[in-house]
Amino acid sequence: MTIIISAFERSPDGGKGLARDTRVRWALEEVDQPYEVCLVSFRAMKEPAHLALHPFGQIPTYEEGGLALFETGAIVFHVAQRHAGLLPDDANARARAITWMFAALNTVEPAILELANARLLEGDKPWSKERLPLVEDRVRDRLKQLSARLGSADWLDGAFSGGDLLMVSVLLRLKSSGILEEFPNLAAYVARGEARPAYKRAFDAQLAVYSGKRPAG
Ligand SMILES: N[C@@H](CCC(=O)N[C@@H](CS)C(=O)NCC(=O)O)C(=O)O
Repeated sequence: MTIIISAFERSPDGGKGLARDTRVRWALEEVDQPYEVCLVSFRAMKEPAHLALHPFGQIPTYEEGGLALFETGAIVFHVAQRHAGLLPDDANARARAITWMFAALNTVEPAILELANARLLEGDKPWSKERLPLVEDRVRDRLKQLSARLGSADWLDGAFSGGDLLMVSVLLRLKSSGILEEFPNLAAYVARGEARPAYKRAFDAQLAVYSGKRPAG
């Protein structure tokens, strides 16, 4: 059955791979599943056809036969459950990998998104200069804890899993912040994720959309 995901017609990040379709593309590449992409404009995302797929009018969405999903965590989890490569077979190791998927999205990503918003959307506010260091320190607190847990390991719990895929995806947003480099093992962890052939294919595919090298699917 053909898998169809949605992505920005023109990503506001300029093709840096930070839009969340990249996570879904990466998951599909890791498990070697072909997919098609439906490109949507900001306007189309808020119209009934897209809202029927995504109640919040966002990307990405995921369609497969009669199934329509939204939320990258749910999509990556679905892909990981259906295909080998993102979750270990051992039941306990699998549960731990799923725990890391939730941790990436529920515990680490919110602080990082808050920082992105503080810089991009609130940078011109009179109180921004005072608030920014607090927001940055909240990110540092999380990274310190994550860094301590990762230690010198390559991945969070044994072999690469969907937990690493989401954690690396979440941390990628910090690349230009200077904060990631304060934690060399996390910077190396992110670089290991980016070096995976599946990530590279996903990144190149989203960039091709941005740079106009790929016709709309
Ligand atoms: N929690 C959602 C967030 C989805 C999300 O924020 N998507 C962004 C692109 S990365 C979007 O569509 N933004 C446009 C908008 O919200 O109007 C997920 O993980 O899928």
